[in-house]
Amino acid sequence: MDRNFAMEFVRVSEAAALAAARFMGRGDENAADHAAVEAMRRAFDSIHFSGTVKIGEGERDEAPMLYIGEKVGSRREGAPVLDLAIDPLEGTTITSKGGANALSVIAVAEEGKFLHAPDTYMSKIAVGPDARDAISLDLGPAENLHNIARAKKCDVSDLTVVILDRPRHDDIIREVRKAGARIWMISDGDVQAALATAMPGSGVDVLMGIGGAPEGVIAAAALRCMGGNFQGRLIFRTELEKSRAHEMGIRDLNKTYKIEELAAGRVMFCATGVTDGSMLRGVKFFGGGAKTHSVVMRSETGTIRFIEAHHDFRRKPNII
Ligand code: FBP
Repeated sequence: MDRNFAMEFVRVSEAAALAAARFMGRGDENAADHAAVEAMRRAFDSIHFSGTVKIGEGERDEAPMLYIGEKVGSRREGAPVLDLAIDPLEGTTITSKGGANALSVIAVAEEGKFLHAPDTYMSKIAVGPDARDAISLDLGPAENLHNIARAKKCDVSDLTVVILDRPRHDDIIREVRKAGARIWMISDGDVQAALATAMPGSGVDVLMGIGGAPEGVIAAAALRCMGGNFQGRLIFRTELEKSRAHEMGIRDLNKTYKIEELAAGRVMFCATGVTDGSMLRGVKFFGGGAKTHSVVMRSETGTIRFIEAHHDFRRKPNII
């Protein structure tokens, strides 16, 4: 994958974040999401590539734009063929309330390298490079925490675990507390939490619990670039979800997916903050422009590049 693509795709996540950020705190999740989707859809077509959305806004009959299977990009002859896992606005509720950790995210891989994940839940565990060999979804929280603490040469009581604040996590929370680790409960946005596990100084060591499966694939792509680790197991709530997964080619419904099975080959990841978060700052508007904060990385080199961009709307009217 050409490294120049990295800058091209950051422009796309910036456009989506700028559009969504206008709706921060305005109590309208759908409007924020719609703005991000439209801006991202438009920006993709200015890039010389043949893209297919593999993880997107939903099935074709449910999502008008950026649905699974949609073709994007200039699609001119000879254009590189790439698959996309996107979330134009990860954290719709967060954005509508002006909370922390909302992002616009794009992961890119060569054709056929993302797990074709259905829109179900996923049980997840994510860590940074120093604990990459210490996790297993087949073990309980306490055992994982002891192994992670050993790998990080610290005590379990030094670890901070991020968990989505949901009643379904009562058991995990109880076990993590019993093991002695600290917990940071978040209202939404487990992609940024997964990234934070691999960012030195973020204060986050582990992500545990159940969140969206599409977000799991996106987080796995990011952690491939950052040298961290991620494991996921699909969680089905209904028979319909199971049969949909079957139609999408998933045979073993209880499989634990390793990071390379979620996002294989050479991958690229970029994200732009919509609201302030543990890794990225949110969009700041000023008269005639705005400032964005993004991260871009590729699995080939592992370089994590932060980009602060100052946008002059008078000279770039199309960006908004
Ligand atoms: P949205 O951007 O679609 O609102 O998703 C936010 C999110 O918190 C994800 O980060 C997370 O994986 C998922 O929702 C959890 O789902 P639920 O809110 O149903 O528990």
